[in-house]
Formats: sequence, structure tokens, C-alpha cells
Amino acid sequence: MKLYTYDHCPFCIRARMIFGLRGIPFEEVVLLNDDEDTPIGMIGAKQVPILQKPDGSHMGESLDIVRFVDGLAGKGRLKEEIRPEIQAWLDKVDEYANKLIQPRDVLIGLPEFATQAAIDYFVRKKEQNIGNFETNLLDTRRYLDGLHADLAVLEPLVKRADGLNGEWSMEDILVFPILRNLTIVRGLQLPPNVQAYVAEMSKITNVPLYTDKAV
Ligand SMILES: N[C@@H](CCC(=O)N[C@@H](CS)C(=O)NCC(=O)O)C(=O)O
Repeated sequence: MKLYTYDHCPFCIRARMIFGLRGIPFEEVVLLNDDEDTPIGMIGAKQVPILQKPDGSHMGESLDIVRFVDGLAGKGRLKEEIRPEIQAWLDKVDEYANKLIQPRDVLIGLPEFATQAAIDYFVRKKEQNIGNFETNLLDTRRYLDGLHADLAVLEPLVKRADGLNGEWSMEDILVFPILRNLTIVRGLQLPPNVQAYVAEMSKITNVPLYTDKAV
């Protein structure tokens, strides 16, 4: 199976995770960020992730892909429960995470940004949502202080390093991609349980962290 992605895309990490968790081989194809024709040709929308299924048809929507691949694996199904406190944590961090992450995405040599046109496309599109990249970078300290407070709330909710809710579950599919992408922020300090969780999930899912490239 082929999975079309951007490396920085949290929804794509969801899809990448299930292949790693279930030990299913797949081919990852990272599209240029300004390539509209390829995704529109496959699912009628300029959006990733896109899975090319074994029958050659295409599927969008990360959670549909996760559940489809999980079903194919035949190794049981991920627990669907999302604890309300985890959902509340996601909602809170979602409000500002992109302000820390997206201005940095174009600075670390990711394959979806291999051309200047792809970088320009991303900057133009994302600045409409989060405002000027440079201004957000200058506000790093403030956002990082807020994030560190929110990570302290997550810390006691981590039941195991290899499963937020005590076993692999949809909570991991929702939370790990955000934490992985936040490792792009230099100065990020993860509390011990969260740190162990991020390291272990990266290993199990085969989704590398950005720690070494943090800016
Ligand atoms: N609901 C979709 C959302 C996917 C999504 O928003 N993907 C982003 C990348 S993170 C995208 O392709 N956006 C279009 C763009 O960046 O031009 C899913 O869960 O798969």
C-alpha cells in the first residue's frame, strides 16, 4: 500500500502510526506542498493523508485510514475510548500548537518543502490562519510557557510509555502526532512520563522525532 503524506502533517502521522503499530509494510510518498493536482486526482481534494488501498482505490481522512489498516491487520482493534480529560487537553493545545510548529516546519529541510514554490505556498496558506510566521516565532517564549503548563496537566494522564491509556488506543493516534510535531521547538521540556511516552511511541511507530533538528 502507498501512503501519500507531508512529513509535518499531524493527520499523516496518525496514518503512519497504525502501520508501525501493526507491523504492516507500506510505501510513503511525500508530496510537494504545492502539488494540488496529485491529491485532487486521487480524492478530489487537496489534502493528505491519502491511502492507496490494495485494490488501487484511494482513501482520504486519517481516522478512516487508521481504522481500515487496523482492520486489515487482524490483530484486534485499537480501543476507541478517548478520556474526556484527554479531549480537553487536545482542544486546549490545538488553540496555539500551530503557532509554535508551522513557522518552524519550513526551516528544517522537510521533503514537502524541497522547492521555494512549495515553501511560499505553505507560508501564504498558513499565515491566513495563524498570522505572520516571524511574529509567531518572536512570541515563542510566551507560547512555550503555556505549553509547559499544559504538559504538566498531561503528565499524570500518561498511564504507560507504550500506551497513553494503558494500551495502544485512539488516544495515542490523537495525542502522539501533536507531541511529535512539538519536538520541533528548541527549548521544549517534556516532563518525565511524557518524555518516556514520546520516545517509546516514536520507536514503536517508526515515526522519527524532530528533536535533533529543533529550531
Ligand atoms: N480531516 C482530515 C484533515 C487532513 C488535513 O487537514 N491535512 C492537511 C495537512 S496537515 C492538508 O492536507 N491541508 C492542505 C494543505 O496543506 O494545503 C484528516 O483527518 O485526514
